Order: sequence, then C-alpha cells, then structure tokens
Amino acid sequence: MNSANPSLSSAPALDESCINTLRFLSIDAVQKANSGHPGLPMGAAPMAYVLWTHFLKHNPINPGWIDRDRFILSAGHGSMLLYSLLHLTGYDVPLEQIERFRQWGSITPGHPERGLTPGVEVTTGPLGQGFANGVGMAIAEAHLAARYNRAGFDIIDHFTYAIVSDGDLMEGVASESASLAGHLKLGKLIYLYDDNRVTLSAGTDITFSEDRARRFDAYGWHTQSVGDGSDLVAIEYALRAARAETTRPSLILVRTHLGYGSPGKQDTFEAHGSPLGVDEVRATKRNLRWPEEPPFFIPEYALAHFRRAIEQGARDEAAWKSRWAAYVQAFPDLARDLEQALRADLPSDWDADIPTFPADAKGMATRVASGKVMNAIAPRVPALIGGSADLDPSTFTALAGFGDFEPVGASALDRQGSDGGGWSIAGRNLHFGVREHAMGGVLNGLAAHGGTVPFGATFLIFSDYMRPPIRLAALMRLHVIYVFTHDSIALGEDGSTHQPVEQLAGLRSIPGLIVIRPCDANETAVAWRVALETRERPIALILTRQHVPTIDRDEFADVSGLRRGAYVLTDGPNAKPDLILIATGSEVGVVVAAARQLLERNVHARVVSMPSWELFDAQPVEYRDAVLSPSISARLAVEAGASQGWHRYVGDHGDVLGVDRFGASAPGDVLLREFGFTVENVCRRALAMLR
Ligand SMILES: Cc1ncc(C[n+]2csc(CCOP(=O)(O)OP(=O)(O)O)c2C)c(N)n1
Repeated sequence: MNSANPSLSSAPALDESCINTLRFLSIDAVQKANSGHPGLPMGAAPMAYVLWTHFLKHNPINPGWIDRDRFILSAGHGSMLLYSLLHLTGYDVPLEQIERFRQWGSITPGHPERGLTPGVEVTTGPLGQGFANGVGMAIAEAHLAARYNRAGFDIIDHFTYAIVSDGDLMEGVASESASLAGHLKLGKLIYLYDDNRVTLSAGTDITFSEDRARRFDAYGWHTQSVGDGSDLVAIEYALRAARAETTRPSLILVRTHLGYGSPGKQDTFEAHGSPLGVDEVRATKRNLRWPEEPPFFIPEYALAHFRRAIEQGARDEAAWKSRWAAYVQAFPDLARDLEQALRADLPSDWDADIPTFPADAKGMATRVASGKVMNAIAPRVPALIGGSADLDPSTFTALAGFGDFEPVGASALDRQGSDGGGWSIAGRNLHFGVREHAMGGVLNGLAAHGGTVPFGATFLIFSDYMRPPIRLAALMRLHVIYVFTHDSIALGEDGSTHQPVEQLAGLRSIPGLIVIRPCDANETAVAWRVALETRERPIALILTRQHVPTIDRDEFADVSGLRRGAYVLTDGPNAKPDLILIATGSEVGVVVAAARQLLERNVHARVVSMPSWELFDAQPVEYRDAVLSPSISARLAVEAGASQGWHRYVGDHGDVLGVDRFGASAPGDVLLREFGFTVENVCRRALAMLR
C-alpha cells in the first residue's frame, strides 16, 4: 500500500467524491459519444479507485517504467473507466480526449488500444484476452525476477492486476489461462472480478451458474469474496490479502451492480451497451447527489487526490532508479543483458552460430532445421523464451538445456518431458499444455510486458485455435514468433482433420502479421533471422513435417533473397523465360525439378521462391517487377494450400495449383501425388498455360 495515502476509512466523503468523479466522467463521455458502455464503470468504480489510489505502483509521467505494476481492463468495453483513471491520475490523456471518446483521431477509442493511449497496457475488447494477457505478464515478471534479481536487488518486482467481468470468465480462453496460472503458482497475479451478474443481453442467471469461487479454488487460485462492491475497506483488505498470498494467483469476487446509481437502469442489461440517455444521466446524478451541470465535472479536491499518483510515482521510480544504479555497479553483466532485453536489442554476434546447411538432395524437414537454428540462437539471445502447446517432440522447439519453467516446490512432479537444464521459473522452456488459445494470449502478455522475445509452437492446423490472440498481436504490433509446423496435406496419415488447407490464406489476411514459409533448411535459417530482427510485428514461421531438399546455393540464387519475400531462384540458361513458376515451402523443390524437365522440352521457366507475401509486398515496385516481370504473363503458382489470393501474383493469364478441398488420410507422398503436386503435373499445367 502506498504509504503516502490516507487510510480509506479516514475520508469517506473524499473517497465517494473521487468514485463519483470516475463514474460521471465515464457516463458523460458515453452520453456525449452517444455510444459506449456506461454500466461497468459505474459499478466497478469503487474497486478501481481503491486499486489505483492505494495499491497500484505506477508513474503517470513515465508509463513505460519497467517495474510498474501492470493493470489490464480485460472487460475492454468498459474503456471509459480506464480513460477516466488515466486522465485523473495524470497520464497524458487530456480532458478534451475524454470528451472526444470514440471519435475519429482521438486517443480514446471504443475499446482500449495499446500504443494509442499512454497507460493502456494491452488492447482489450474481445472478452477473455486480457485475462490471458495478464497471465503472460505475470509469467514475464516471475521469470525476469528469477533470472535477474539478486539478494538485496529486486529490480523486477511488481504485481499484475486486472478487472475481469462475467464475459471474461465465461470465455474458454480464461479457463485455459486460469488453469495454467494456477498450475504455475503465479502469486503476483491479482484479478478483481466485477461480479455484477448481468451481461449484454441478459442476467447471468440464465447462462452462468457455476460457483465461480469454487471453480477458481479448483484451479489452484486464492479466492476471496467481497459482498458489497461499495465497501472500500473490504476491497482494501482483500487486496492486501491477495498481495500477501505468494504462491497462488488471486481472484477477488466483488459483488457489484451494473449501472450503479441509475434509478431506471441499474442491474439491467440496458445499462450495458448504450448511453443511459440524457434524462437518466440527470436522474442518476441527482440520485448520487452529483451536480447535474456541467458535464465532465471534476471537483478540484478529487483531482488533487488522484494526482497524488504523480508524486508517488516519481518517488517510486526514483527509488527504483537508485536500486538500478547500484545493481549496474554490482552486476554489470546481468544489467547489460537485462537492459538489452528490455530495449529489445539483439546482442552483437547474436547470429554467429546459425548454421549454413550443405546442399543435400534428401535434405531435412524445415521444422528440424528450425530446431537447430533456434538452439544456435538461444545461447546468445537470453531473451528468447517460449514453448509449445504440448507438441515439443513434433515442433522441435525445445531450447535444449535452458531449463523448464516450473514453479518452486514442483520438485515431486513427474519429470518426463524435460528439455534439460533444471526446473525453475528461470527456465526458458514454457510448457503451455494443450492450451493453444491461452498460449496465444500469454505470448501477447509476455511481449507486452517487455524483456523477452516470446515464441509459441503448434501444428499449423491449430493456429485456428489461437487466431484471436494472433490478430491482437498484429493489432498491438507485438513481437511474437509463432512456429507452425505440419504445414500441409503432406503431413500424411493424420488425415483431413490435421491437414491445414485454408490456414495460410487466413494468416496472410491478418494485417501486419508476417507469414514466412521457407523452402529449405537455409531459408529457414534466414527466416529465423528475420523473425528475431523484426520488432513490433508478429511473425509466423510455417514449417514442414516432411523432408525437403536443401537447395544447392552454388547453382541457385543466394538464400538472402528470402529477406525480400520472393526472389528468382533460377532463370535457367535463358535470360528470357517463357513462364514463371512460383512456389513456397515444400513446393519449391517440386517446381525446381519441373523447370528442369521443361527445359528438356526447350521451355524456359523462371523459378521464384516466394516464402513471404508480406515481405515481398513491402519491396519497391522495381524489385517486384524484376521478380514477377510484367511482360511474362504465363505464371503458375504452386502451394499445397488454398489457392485464394494467389491470383494477384499470377494475374489473369496465370494458373494456381493449390488445394481447394479438405485433405485425406494416407501417406504424405501418396497425398501429394493424388492432389497433383508432382513434377509431371506441374509441367502439364505449365505447358497448358503456354498453349
Ligand atoms: C469474445 C467477445 N464476444 C462478444 C463480445 C460482445 N460483448 C461485449 S460486452 C459483452 C457482455 C459483457 O458482459 P460482462 O462481461 O458481464 O460485462 P458487463 O455487463 O458487466 O459490462 C459482450 C457479449 C465481446 N466483446 N467479446
């Protein structure tokens, strides 16, 4: 608890006034915008007030201070509550921005967006995601503390708080994340549950009847109930107890009332998603003894009370800075590593051990090459941490010898599945369990926290299970690396349920996400370089289960062409090709062989390896035209996935050999043959185009 703040019970009138300031700033903004959600801010204002004025460690003048407590409004639709808190405590969110809530060009969008509004930690709105992000932040805090803190030097030492709603707790991703957080004993994760028993369209009694406290008890959380959401002292004591609990995450169930104080709308879903209406706003102000005019009224003493956060924050950060200065003296190497990680800089020579793979007709699966590259990078990039959703043996994403992330006291656990290097929260291998959706949300939390470059792996087909957080990673411009293996029908016998078809097209449709499907071991190595060097964007690496030949770079173009998204692998002996064969990933080897056969018939094909549309689209037009020459209209794209989108590269006269139906259960080579991914069929389609 911030020592500078008076006890809650000592100034009840001030407390009430501050809470009503939060409420009415929020509902006035919703009313003026004529859209938004007034209900949550009104009911949750007391708990938010207690947390923000008496517990939250933050510096409004420096929202980026690394050791601040993190706060997430997981129920992002209640955004006005957060904007009110940010404005009142002194962040650079001026009142005119509150008045421009939800308007074009404002920094107060309908749902909070990271990067747009100072003090907004993560973008929330899709319910449940913020819940998962908090788990990621708490993992980041625990992990960095374990690796970098030393006795007497608590450099990383903060809490992660969130306000979560009924909707958050109903979403499946919250269940996955809560299960993981309980297992990992994330004692510094504290969620306030706004238990108002109303959602968008109804009361929760028709949809949500499990005992929430017992549910979270069963996950291994510490739970407490506050029966009256206006009881500030009870909230304060619950927060104190939650902070004192070090081995379990905490859920504080606070019984609140949606639209608190509104005579006509409290406890009804009508208080949820639309403005109260001018008359009801007036009636609510009257009911809570608040001046009806002017709107956006902020009593001076309330503002002064909230603004104490600036002074307190400056003191807290100054104390941390002197700790940091002493730490730099005492542990210069650790300090350098941590600083580099926090700045998201790569150490010099970080890539010195990345192997070059010799040409090899049999080659290796790109998932295997990826595993080798990751393990060459890991010793030199301490920030690289991550894992898979229970698929390590298949995704080859274990960082061998770098420890398994498990809480202290887990020593009696069954130890199979270890990646070596010991079990502790300093371990860099995260075991997500079979929880893809939580993994996606946790990766976002890790990246948003700072200090790590997180990766997560699963089969490409199951990227569908984590699509919502992938989209949010792109929206937030987070540096998250996805390793998606088993990337086509060629995975074989597992059959159509496991064979991705439309996933590549789906991922490519997400703005800002870089998708790279390397064709061989060396392209995989360059893809990892791009993945590490790219900051502020998520990257998906799409890798094969099956072997692919390692291309002879003496005969074909240099692999650095991957950086440009697409490049000419060969024009054959003729500078004026008759057609262009474009392929990605495992299909590049097929078109290379096809080009050879075509040459025997005196047909000259250019072969373009096109591992990444996004990287290619970012190239200047001169480069793009040099690869896909406008004068060559006969173009065949070959990719074992949905053909959707390829026509923009092959044009009206081109053709696409893709997969526009579901796969089947059979050996991979049989499937590739049956689906037409053979040298003969590529030649046939190419020649047909020329006719
Ligand atoms: C994944 C997702 N589904 C649906 C919605 C639309 N939505 C916004 S708020 C809400 C219900 C909110 O109920 P609750 O979480 O209890 O919030 P409160 O009513 O307390 O404001 C819904 C369904 C959403 N934002 N996210």
